[in-house]
Amino acid sequence: MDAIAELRGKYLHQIRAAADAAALEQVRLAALGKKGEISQQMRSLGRMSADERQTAGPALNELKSEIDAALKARRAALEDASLDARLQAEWLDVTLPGRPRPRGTIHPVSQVMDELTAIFADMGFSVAEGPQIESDWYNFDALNIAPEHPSRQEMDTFYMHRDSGDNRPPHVLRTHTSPVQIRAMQDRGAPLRVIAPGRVYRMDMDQTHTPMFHQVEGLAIDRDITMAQLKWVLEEFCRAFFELDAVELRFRASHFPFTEPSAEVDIRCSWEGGQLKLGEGDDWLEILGSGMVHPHVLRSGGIDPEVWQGFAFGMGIDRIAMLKYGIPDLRAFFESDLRWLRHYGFAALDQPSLAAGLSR
Ligand code: 2NL
Repeated sequence: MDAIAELRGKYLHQIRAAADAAALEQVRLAALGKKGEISQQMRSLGRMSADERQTAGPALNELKSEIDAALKARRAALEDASLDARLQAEWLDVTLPGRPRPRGTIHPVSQVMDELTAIFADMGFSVAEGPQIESDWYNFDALNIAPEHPSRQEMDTFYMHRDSGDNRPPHVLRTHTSPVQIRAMQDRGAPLRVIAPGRVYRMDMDQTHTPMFHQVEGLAIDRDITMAQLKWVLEEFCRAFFELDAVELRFRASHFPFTEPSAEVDIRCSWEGGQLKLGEGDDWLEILGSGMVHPHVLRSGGIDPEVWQGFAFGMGIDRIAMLKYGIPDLRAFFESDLRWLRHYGFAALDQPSLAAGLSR
């Protein structure tokens, strides 16, 4: 009996002292494993007298159950403790603000393209795109621009290099997005309502010109299109784009090879203390060119001018971006200066939509 009490004391102490699951397993093996001390004791019962077995048997069985229970309890306690430790160590504060990530901005040119696309889409115009390298037919001839017209001279237009013996027609970097609209006429036919925003190229570089800049042209073709509709569309566009209650446009007779009649369009404005205000005042600011599509140009697009008429217009995107957002220097647009981009750029989630107040 003393021996059993000693075993109990020894193993209960070791169980309590086991610091982790591995140590506890060592204690279990030493006590209850195949070669464990208590297992050996139980095997020795067979060699005892019946009397001895009478008392030692139940005592050993009880000891085995007690050690078993103590092992289980200790195992559960160790598991609880390690879970507590993990919960402490891996505690997560879901109320902390997120870590800031570096974010780019939308370039004012992209922003303005998105804005004017939304406004013209609301008036039924879809966006057309086309190549930036065009044959001189699409860029000039199709637009009724004569071979001797000054804009065709190598002075003003970027011509693609050609090896001697290359018999393909001359190609240029498009000088306007009109060729996109010629292609739209050919591909889609009449009636047609498209805008063509995009990059254009001219050999020009000074305070107010860059060799690459952005233009949007618009074209509407139907059976009974007149300049009255041109005027309404442009007024509606200016009112929505510049976020004005009222605009006043002035149509000045002008000349373009691709429209007849042609008009340059000014918007009423004031200059007070060097501050430009659109929609009021006694001054006028030129913002775009427009007119009724020349019959030759309709024919280039495969459209019969005896049946269909159209209006067209073109304006500089960089320029209206500067006007709307008060950006003073055109050349900074294309310098990719990060400080400039952060200052004049727009948040990526700040998408233009008509619902957000672009128009009423
Ligand atoms: C300006 C003038 C203009 C057009 C562009 C056009 C296109 C086709 C047919 C007829 Cl396919 N016209 N485009 C018409 C008038 C003026 O742009 O000052 N742009 C900045």
